[in-house]
This record gives sequence, structure tokens and C-alpha cells, in this order.
Amino acid sequence: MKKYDRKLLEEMLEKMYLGRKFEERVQWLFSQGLVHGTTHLGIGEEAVAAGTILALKEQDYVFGTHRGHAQALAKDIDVNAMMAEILAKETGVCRGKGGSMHIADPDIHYFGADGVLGASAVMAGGAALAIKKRKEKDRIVTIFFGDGTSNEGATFEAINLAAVWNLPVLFVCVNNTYGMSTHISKVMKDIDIKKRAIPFGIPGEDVDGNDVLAVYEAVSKAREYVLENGPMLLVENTYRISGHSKSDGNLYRTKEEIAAWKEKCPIKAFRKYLVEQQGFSEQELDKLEENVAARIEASVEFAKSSPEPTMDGILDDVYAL
Ligand SMILES: Cc1ncc(C[n+]2csc(CCOP(=O)(O)OP(=O)(O)O)c2C)c(N)n1
Ligand SMILES: [Mg+2]
Repeated sequence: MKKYDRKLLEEMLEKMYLGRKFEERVQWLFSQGLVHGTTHLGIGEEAVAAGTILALKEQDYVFGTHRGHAQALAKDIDVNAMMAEILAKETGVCRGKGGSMHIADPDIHYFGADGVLGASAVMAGGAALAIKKRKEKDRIVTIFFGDGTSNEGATFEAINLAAVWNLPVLFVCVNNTYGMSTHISKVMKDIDIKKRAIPFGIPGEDVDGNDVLAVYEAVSKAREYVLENGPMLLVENTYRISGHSKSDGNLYRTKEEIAAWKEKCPIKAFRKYLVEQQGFSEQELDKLEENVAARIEASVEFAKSSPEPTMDGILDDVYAL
């Protein structure tokens, strides 16, 4: 059995807890009417974010999804500024103008999501073209997109050009088996998404997206491949335990299905592995969890006590009028 660096393992658990506890708090704030606009929670998908981003380098560019809180947090976005953004405050990472779906921080190379599904894949291709033109040697772009988004024409077009131009893009399909209330089997004849790499002449692989270490290993290898050769597709299979967005009656899936996936919770599974196979004690993992919870509580206080944006700044950071 492989022994991993303790710090790396702690970081994996910490990033998964950050995503989980952040979203639980967002859900609570939403129920209080404090969140403007909508929000998409990815409870259950935390290993995808943590495993993928920990295998990347700090300088790599990341484009997230509309279900991207855990992705932004894994990329080390400031937690306070992120919570303030959810509450549309002046101290938010986008000064309150982006909201849950458009959290971005170019300073840490995190470009966030786009409300138009498929658009991020095209922009990711543009960022990768810039890397290639500047002849940067140790930087790739990673773009997360959903199984539903994998059916968008823009996604195919982006993969095609990236393949033709050998751009350094890792396409990560977060396959949670639903696009809103539609199961993938209703919109794909063949649900083996990795095969979609074949017509573009690039490699396609898949991995258990609820196993943070498996994701980490797959992305580490993929990054090397992309740096040397050009794009590849990695499908990370997971499940969103939370509903699609703020309102979801869960009428399209059974309670049993959700319960079965709760049993496969990536955090629960990783804790068990850390204790049974990597010599961690339950107490030290509890402590780590408590520390994350305290950081999230502090971020809620920070966000609530932050000022509202003023009308004076309404045109700041607007690039097209
Ligand atoms: C071009 C476009 N079509 C439709 C929508 C509405 N929409 C928002 S999220 C979503 C489902 C996306 O499913 P998937 O890509 O699997 O991501 P998931 O929500 O499962 O994370 C849809 C259809 C949109 N935002 N953009
Ligand atoms: Mg989906």
C-alpha cells in the first residue's frame, strides 16, 4: 500500500471539508433569504474538486462550473471574500457583482464559471492558446464541465480546436449523471463519456470521482500528458447529493438512490482510509474538521458585517457598455 505525504493527505481532507461546510452554510443562508440570485450546490462532488486541483500546479489556469464552490475553494480562493460574494457584498471576490455562479479571481488563476454552458470550454481554449503563443513551459488549463454540458456544440468545438492545435487543456467532465432533472441515459445513446475523445484523436479516460486519491493520481498523470502532447479528456464519475439548484423537488430520482450515494460520500470514505491505512487518529481528523468549520463561521460573520456595494461603483470593472 502506497504511503502518501501526510501534509498532502491533510490538504485533501481539508479542501473537501471546506467545500462541504461552505455549501452547507450557503444552503442555510439561502433559506434565510440572504442570498441574491441562484446557487448550485455540489454536495457529494468534493473529491473531484480537491483531487483535481491538488494535482495541478499553482500557476495552472482553472475554469470552474456553475456548481463550482468547492473548485474555487480548492484553488485557494480567499474564503471570506468568497462568502461575501455569495451575499453580494462590497468585500466579495468580485465586489458583489458576480454572485455564486460567477466567482472568479484571476490573481490566483481561477476564472470561474459562465452562465452559458459550454462557453467556458471555448474560453479555456483561448487561455491555452495564449500559453502556447507565449511558449510557457509548465502551465496547463483545466476546464471542468458537466455531463449535460458535454452535449453542447460549443464543448465539441472547443475540444476539436484544442486537439487540432495541440493546446495544453485538460478537459475534466464532472459526470454526476444528471443535467438538471434529466438522466444521462435519456440524452446519450452511449453513456460512456470518455469515448467522446475518440473522434478528436485525443485520449479519454475515466476515474472514480468519489475517490480523492484516485482522482489525484489520474490528474497528476494527465497533467504530464497534456504538457507533453496536448489535450485529453478525463471523466470523473460522481453524484450530486444536493438538488440541482435552489429549488428541486427531487421528483426525478428516488430516495433510495440518494441514500445509496450518501453511503459513498467521498469525505466519509477518505476519513476511513486515513484512519485504517495511513495512521491518522479520529481525534486529529475531528480537529481538522473543527478548524475548517471555524473558518467558515468566521467567513459568514465577515460577509454579514461587510458593507453593501454602493451605486457609485456600479460601472467599475465593467468592460463593455
Ligand atoms: C447553454 C445553456 N443551456 C441551458 C442552461 C440551463 N442549465 C443550467 S445548469 C444545467 C444543467 C447542466 O448539467 P451538467 O452540465 O451535467 O452540470 P450539473 O448541473 O449536473 O453540474 C442547465 C441545462 C444554461 N445555463 N446554458
Ligand atoms: Mg450533470
